[in-house]
Amino acid sequence: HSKRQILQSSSTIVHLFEWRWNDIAEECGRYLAPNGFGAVQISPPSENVIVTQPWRPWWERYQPVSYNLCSRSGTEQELRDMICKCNAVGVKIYADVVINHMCAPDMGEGRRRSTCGSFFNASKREFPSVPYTASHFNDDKCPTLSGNIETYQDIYQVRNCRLVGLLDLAQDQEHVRGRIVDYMNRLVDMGVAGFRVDACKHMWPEDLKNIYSKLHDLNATWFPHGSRPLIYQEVIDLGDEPVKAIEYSGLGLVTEFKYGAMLGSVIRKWNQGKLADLKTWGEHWGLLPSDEALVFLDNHDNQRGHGAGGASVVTFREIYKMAVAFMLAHPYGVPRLMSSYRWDQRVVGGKDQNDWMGPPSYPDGSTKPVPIQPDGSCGEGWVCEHRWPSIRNMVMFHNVVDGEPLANWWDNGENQIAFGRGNQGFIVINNDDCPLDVTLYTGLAEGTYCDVISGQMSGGCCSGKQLTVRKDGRAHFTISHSDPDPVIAIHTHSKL
Ligand code: LAG
Ligand code: CA
Repeated sequence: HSKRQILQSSSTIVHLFEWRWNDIAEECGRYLAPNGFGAVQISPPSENVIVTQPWRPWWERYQPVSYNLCSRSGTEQELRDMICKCNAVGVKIYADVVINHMCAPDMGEGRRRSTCGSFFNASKREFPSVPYTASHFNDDKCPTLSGNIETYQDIYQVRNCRLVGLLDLAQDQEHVRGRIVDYMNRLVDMGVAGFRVDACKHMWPEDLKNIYSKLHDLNATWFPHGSRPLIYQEVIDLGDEPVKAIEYSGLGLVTEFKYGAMLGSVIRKWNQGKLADLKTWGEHWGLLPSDEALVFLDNHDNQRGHGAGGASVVTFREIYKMAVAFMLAHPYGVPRLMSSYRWDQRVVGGKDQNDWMGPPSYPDGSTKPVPIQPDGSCGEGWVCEHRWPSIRNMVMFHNVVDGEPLANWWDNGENQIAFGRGNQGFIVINNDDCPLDVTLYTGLAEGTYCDVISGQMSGGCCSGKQLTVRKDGRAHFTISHSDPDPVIAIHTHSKL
């Protein structure tokens, strides 16, 4: 593979949660493209309600009041400029679209409580900028007295009642479908490459199918003629409810929530889990077929106890790098990385009282820019997991081994594992409480390779550990269990 081919095969998505469009535009050119990232998931671009109680929570963006394109991330012009700059360097934009619902009915009325100043009246269910009126909501179809989803065991409640009280749109109506399609097509025409569709479990698959079928082809300025939007649908299916992910997998990719929950549990060694069990990782574990799954360790919800996935998911706070290394080395699914901001947790009775806290912002509520420090990390509370060196280098590993089968699996029966991808890359992980010291067949050509976890190649030199693959394809690996990064990864483009 040439360097160009490697960058073209890049598929890794990074969710730049709550970033401003201007910062994303810069990040595409200065960092994401040169490091082989494939795409950015942006926070919802639609106009939302301004919540002040609590103060400007991140979740206000999941309460739209119109499909005008201005939010805390920026204006429509800034959005357009970002899409253009990212496409120009080959980084795709996937927009998070909130189309199941509008805001909650108690969010008031007027122009002052919306991010673009559009008028709405929540209690009357009037959103004239779309426009939607009371008749465009599902209330008549919802079987509960409260109007809210009361149990997830009833598919009619899940689809036709209000999710956490949010006004539930009737996607079976032509008018509603038309407004949603117009919104999504405006984004497609601007150059987005696809969508993360919010709350798909709460919409009927046939309605979504109808909506997707009316989407334009991608903008031919940047994409081959006839390219279709990539759609990944947020469906939380951990196996215990009647709505199933497979109802949606014919329509696009589906978020595989079992992935992070189960992998987190194995890496934490909960319930006698051990890395050696991962030999059969994938469909054997009850996960979706690999080509239908969008995979991730944590997302913006479950990293703070919202949504689903539970306590086992790993986040930037702990054991994240090892889990990311496994995810990006393994062939299963299309991977998405989380890029977070920091907030102070205050857990009382198992619940984080600060789970609502919005991004780093000024007193007026506007979001702070993401400053880049001399060492490449981010300041002002932005975590930027995607800039952690070993994570960045594993994104390139993922590209180099693209299309290669899992090969040469080894484990010690416990928490030491190794595997390759064809003859292009090899990874060794030690999650045991004792040293790893073993000689393994790697499948790689003879030579000296640079470990991309402890360092990387730059200017022909290796700043990390060096590994020698002998003529017979074998190499000797040692990894101390007290190493903060107990992983070694080498690939054909980290060869000295
Ligand atoms: C999603 N996927 O299906 C998003 O990933 C998730 O972040 C969204 O919930 C949810 N669906 C609706 O789009 C988030 C927060 C909720 C928040 C909601 C609306 O996790 O906590 O609800 O966005 O802003 C908030 C309050 C609730 C309240 C509700 C209505 O937390 O207590 O009932 O607003 O006022
Ligand atoms: Ca619904």
